[in-house]
Amino acid sequence: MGVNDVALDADVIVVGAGMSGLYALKVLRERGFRVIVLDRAAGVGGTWFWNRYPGARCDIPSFEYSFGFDPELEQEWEWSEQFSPQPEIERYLNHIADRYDLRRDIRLETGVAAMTFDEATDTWIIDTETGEQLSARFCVMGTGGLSAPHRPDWPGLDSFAGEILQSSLWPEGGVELEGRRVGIVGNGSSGVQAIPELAKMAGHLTVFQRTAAFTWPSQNRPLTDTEQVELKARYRELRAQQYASPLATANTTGAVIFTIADPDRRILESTPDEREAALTEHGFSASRLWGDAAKNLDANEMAVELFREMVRRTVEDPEVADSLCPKDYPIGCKRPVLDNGYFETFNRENVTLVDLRKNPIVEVVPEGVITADGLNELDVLVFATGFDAVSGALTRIDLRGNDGRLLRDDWADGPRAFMGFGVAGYPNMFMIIGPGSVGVLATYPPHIELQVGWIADFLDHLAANGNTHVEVEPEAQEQWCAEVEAAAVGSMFTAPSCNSWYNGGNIEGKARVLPIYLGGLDRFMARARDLAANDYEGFSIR
Ligand code: NA7
Repeated sequence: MGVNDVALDADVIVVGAGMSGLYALKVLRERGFRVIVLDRAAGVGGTWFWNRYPGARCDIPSFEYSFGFDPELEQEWEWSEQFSPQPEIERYLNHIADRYDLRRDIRLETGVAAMTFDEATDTWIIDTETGEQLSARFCVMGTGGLSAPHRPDWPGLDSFAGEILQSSLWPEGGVELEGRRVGIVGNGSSGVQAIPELAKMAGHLTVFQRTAAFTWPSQNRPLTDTEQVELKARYRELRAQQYASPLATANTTGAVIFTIADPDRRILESTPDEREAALTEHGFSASRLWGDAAKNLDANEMAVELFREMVRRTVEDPEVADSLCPKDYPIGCKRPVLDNGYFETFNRENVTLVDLRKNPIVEVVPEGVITADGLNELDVLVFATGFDAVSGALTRIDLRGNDGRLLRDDWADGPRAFMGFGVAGYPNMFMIIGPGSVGVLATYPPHIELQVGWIADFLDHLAANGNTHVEVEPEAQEQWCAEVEAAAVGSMFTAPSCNSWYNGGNIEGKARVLPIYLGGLDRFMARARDLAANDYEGFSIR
């Protein structure tokens, strides 16, 4: 019967109705596959459905953080700001669901609890959280890199009498915060975006900080009509640039954000006057100008000192400023954060910083949070404490491959996969931007287009040949994991002082592995195309 076995519920079950799942559905349906998409959420959009906390916004320019598969869609859709706010991206993804008639194959409020591969029939059996069971020949995991929320297990948390919120599970209807005493934990992208907005809404805001953030002013602003016209006229050129670049970027804003401005400039050879001039001209961005800071820890520390100096010049209270200065990890180890008035927020009367390194958590009580120096009374406690990133959305499913093996166990020492597309021992399962791919380091929508296109071609190939079974060869996987490791040597992600969600260091007890290929998307996709041209080398097919 080949791929199209009508006794099964679908040819392909796609898990997740975010950007990956929506686009996979569109493409695979066009190729003639019967597809069902499952998602736990009550709406489509994935990340952009769940992360609706005040201030939530994308930190990639709108004209780059969007799909390029349909020039008509590109011309019709209006992006209003350089960096899109969450509601606009959620609207965009809903528009895509409607425009391409995707909803009829999407089952919402249907989380996946378990997936079991039946070796006798080459079939995946999916158990949903709603008690349904579905079968399909193939599964495509569009489960996202930052979708399994992480919340610290503080003693007494259940006793809190107020409201507990998570930035990544924010209620759809919003939350009334006016006049209330709000506490927030977490100073990554989510916390840094939320803090200035919560400070404006709350009666009082207490920020519980474990690690000071490197965050740069986003300089977000509305896009003018002229800019819209100009950028729309250049879309084909921009997309070509994105699809062929290491990070899937096209630098539409001209801002120095995630890369260093001048790779040849060396801070180790700079004079104090030059550094002062850089601070005067570039402010916080002075710390992103020098190429040697990306590779050398001494150079990096000098760039960090420029950053600290800007914090001290911005924050009025010297003790608060000192706590807000990053001290013990390099720039570039954690994902750079972009903000809208973050440091200035700590000059407000209604904002208090609790530095958890100096004043650690003791316990949560009904009235609030007790730290070493006493009770912080709260009505609302917000966790912006990040995610079990990259692998968490997969290991939280009871995902069983050959011989009943469990993915969670196989990945106990860190995720291992072949180019992010598949895992040895788990036949007929593809991942979109899985562990071992370029992952979160390339702009998602164009990156998703490339990956889904590759998977769709592979599925076409299998269908055309009547194959019912495809599996990663263990040797190919091991060799690829070694390449991923080699590509990371010397990067800031692997510096001993670096604890970040990139390398699992953000979660206690999680294996420290960097499951991200640092060689760039261009090289990665060239490699993927070579595999395909070589009869899908690295996969065994029957
Ligand atoms: P991040 O970047 O992982 O940030 C989480 C923050 O929460 C970070 O400041 C953590 O401090 C803090 N955290 C985590 N656990 C605790 C505990 N137990 N106590 C105190 N503080 C804690 O997640 P985000 O959601 O902000 O951003 C994720 C990505 O989304 C972002 O990088 C963009 O790509 C979009 P830590 O630094 O671990 O000490």
